[in-house]
Amino acid sequence: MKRRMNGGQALVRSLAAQGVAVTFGVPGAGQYEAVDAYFDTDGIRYVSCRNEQPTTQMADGYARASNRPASALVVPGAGLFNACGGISTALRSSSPIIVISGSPEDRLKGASSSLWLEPITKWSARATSPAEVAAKVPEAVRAACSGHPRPVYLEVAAPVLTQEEEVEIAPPATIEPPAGDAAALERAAAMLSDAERPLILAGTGVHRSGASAALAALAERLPAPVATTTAGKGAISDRSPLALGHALRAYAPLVEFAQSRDVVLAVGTQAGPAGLLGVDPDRVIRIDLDAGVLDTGVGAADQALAIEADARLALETLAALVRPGRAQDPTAAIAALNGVRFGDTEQLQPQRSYIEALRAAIPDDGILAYGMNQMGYYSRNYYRAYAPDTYFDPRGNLGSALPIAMGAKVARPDTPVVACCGDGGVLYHIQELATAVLHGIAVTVVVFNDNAYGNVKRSQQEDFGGRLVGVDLRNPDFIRLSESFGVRGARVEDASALRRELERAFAGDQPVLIEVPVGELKRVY
Ligand SMILES: Cc1ncc(C[n+]2csc(CCOP(=O)(O)OP(=O)(O)O)c2C)c(N)n1
Ligand SMILES: [Mg+2]
Repeated sequence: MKRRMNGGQALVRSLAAQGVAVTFGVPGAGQYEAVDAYFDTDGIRYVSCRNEQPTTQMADGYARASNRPASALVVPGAGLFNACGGISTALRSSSPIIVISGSPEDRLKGASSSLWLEPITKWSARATSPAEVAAKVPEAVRAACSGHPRPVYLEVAAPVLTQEEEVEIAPPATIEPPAGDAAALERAAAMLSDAERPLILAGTGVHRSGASAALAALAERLPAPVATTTAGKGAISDRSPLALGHALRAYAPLVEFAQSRDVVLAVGTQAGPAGLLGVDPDRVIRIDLDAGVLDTGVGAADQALAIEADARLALETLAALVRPGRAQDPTAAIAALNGVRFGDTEQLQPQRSYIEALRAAIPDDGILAYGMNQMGYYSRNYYRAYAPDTYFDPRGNLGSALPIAMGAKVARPDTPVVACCGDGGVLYHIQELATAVLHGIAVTVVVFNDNAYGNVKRSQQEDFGGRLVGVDLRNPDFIRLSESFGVRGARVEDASALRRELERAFAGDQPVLIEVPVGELKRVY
């Protein structure tokens, strides 16, 4: 049924109708009517941020925690440029976020921001009437969520928001992910059934497609060990006797193990086993939704196969098709490898104790968003993830842990969510503590404070003969700073105190900042 409305209403009502439940934004030019529409549109929430980069980072965190799309609404020009850091992170984390901006009136006939956003968005369009807004939103959501999930951009020209016309709000787009070519899946099942030493490498795609149960079923049936990429952590529970942990090139015993396998199935990973672990491409089967990454690292031999398919559907099919019995029981080898991995790091203190305190305090379904800091780097290999969608990677973007964690907390308000920050990274977006207080986002922020861009500093010490440039930091008093935002601050000096403060934070429903002073930290590897 058509109803008369302005372009702003068409936008926000369409987003809500497509199941986009939140917009992170900074209001302003070219979006007044759109922001006004949140006042009385059901099913969608508007969270105002204090800078545009966090709008896209929070949308990214929301998407990762919920596997649902989220949106960011920002002013064109500087606002959209500010948002780009978060868009590029979402691109790398395969997060379906919809970035929306206006364009100044005189741009209607000129260049669109789509042009310069092209390298970091999968799809973009410009809407030039309210009806077109309503038509483009479902397209945007479909583009973001189908195939390889990724950021998209929709530009709505300012005059369109005020313009009124009869508009039809479309029902939710249905997305049918590809199940994969049946013959190819049969061949893959036969190859896996015949393998004596199969290995599975799981990536982000397993999270995005909700494929964890199917992954566990296939792994148990064969049986096969499962390693994950960094962002894939949690695809299989690290409690499983089949979990090999993080696939890490620097960890020689694991690389050797991977290279000795006769068939390696890689699912939902852009890097793939050839790139990540140096596995012979002729022994690789890849399953991916993205034709662009699918063929890379897959050899020409009979034993190599690339299948374009949704991870969950393909893994369900494979789990049903494989004939178990041929593969050797890998559990002893896995236990030995994990023993070496964890044994090796006994001397790596205090990282080990602090990460174990985090693990002990955070419940199995709780979320850890780590940042580009030394404790975060340590967590990649030694934080055990017990459930899908519980371990978030910053994808190289310093400062993203706090806003990503906040977006995740908006998606899952009843789940503890921790941002693992350094003193360098946390000050990128510390102002978002104001957002957390205003919008009741009870995130827990842990700041490991070494008064330095510590990992860069260590590199200068070890690789540049101690010629320190630009790495020592002068910090605010983190406790007084957080208290000035209305956020409880606590300083802890050891791992057991950290655990207690985390548990106290999770028991409350307020944002909390915990500062952990640390000295210089050793290199992880
Ligand atoms: C946007 C961005 N800028 C710069 C960097 C480079 N960088 C990576 S880690 C780091 C230092 C981080 O310092 P801190 O957050 O205090 O963590 P620490 O290394 O001290 O543990 C820097 C500058 C980056 N990864 N991303
Ligand atoms: Mg630091």
